[in-house]
Amino acid sequence: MIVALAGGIGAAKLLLGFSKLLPPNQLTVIGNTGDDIELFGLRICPDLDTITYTLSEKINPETGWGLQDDSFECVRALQDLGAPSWFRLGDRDLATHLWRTSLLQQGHSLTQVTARICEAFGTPCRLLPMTDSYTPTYLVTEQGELHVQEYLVREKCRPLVRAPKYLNIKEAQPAPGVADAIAKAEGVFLCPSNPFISIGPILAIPGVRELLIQTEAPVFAVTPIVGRRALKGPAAKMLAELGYPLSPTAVAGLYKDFLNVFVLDEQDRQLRAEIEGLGLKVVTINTIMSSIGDKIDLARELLELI
Ligand code: FO1
Repeated sequence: MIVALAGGIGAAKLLLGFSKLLPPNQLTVIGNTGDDIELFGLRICPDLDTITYTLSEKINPETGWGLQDDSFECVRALQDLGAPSWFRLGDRDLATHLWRTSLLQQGHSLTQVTARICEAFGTPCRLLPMTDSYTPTYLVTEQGELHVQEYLVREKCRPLVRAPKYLNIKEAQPAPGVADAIAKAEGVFLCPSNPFISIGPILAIPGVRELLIQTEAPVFAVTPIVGRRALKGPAAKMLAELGYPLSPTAVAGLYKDFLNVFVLDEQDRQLRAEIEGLGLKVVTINTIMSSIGDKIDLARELLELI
């Protein structure tokens, strides 16, 4: 059983690679739900949906989020109504949020709802939300507190970030199955995701870091920073604004209390000794995934490390 902690578009690429090499019952993904937002009374789970849509090969390949070939009539009608339309919900994507919200209101847990949506899409993995409670991430910025989607989408990552805030995270518990999966895993992989808004919320759930320290499985993290930049999204900008050096070493430092192996991109091989100095093993692999072949090759090389 392989367990992957994941959030965002970069993670979904690696997960697609894993899903081509592992049977669905051997891949458990713990998905970030800190990105979740409630809009128009609907619960929207961007990272869970990106993972679900990517692994069932229904993702919009241009954007990395939403459904391929989707239409946007509803968001256009919202615009005509003068309603907020900065968060572009596709019409078929909307069905996912309508159904999820309806099932949640009927008393089903997010874990149960996620399993039903994955079953409907034929998603070839077990996808667990990190927690069943609603713990949206906010960012304290120079423009006040912004929901992570307001920051990412409406403000296009421009505001200067002073701190992430994981709302209600102290009262959250790992979702059913999360503790067991980590304890019984043969290998645990932190996907190349933003350490503050994609992996951070998962690690902030009380007990999760301890689970990663306790497990017999080797714990790997794939760098989200290559050279001095993030391949996707604001991870590099956030590292700098939160006072960290713009380097993979800074990310390794965030995980070192539970991490065994840090996976560095080949172009950063000169940082190997520095990261080993943190007490971590280091491997250097080509971590940049452009084609499906790259995703499978990276997944294969990572599985061979176990
Ligand atoms: N990202 C955007 O940049 N613009 C959007 O309008 C947008 C809409 C959207 C709708 C549903 C969904 O599941 C994701 C969506 N995203 C959009 C992506 C999302 O903001 C980020 O990909 C994740 O939250 C990053 O982890």
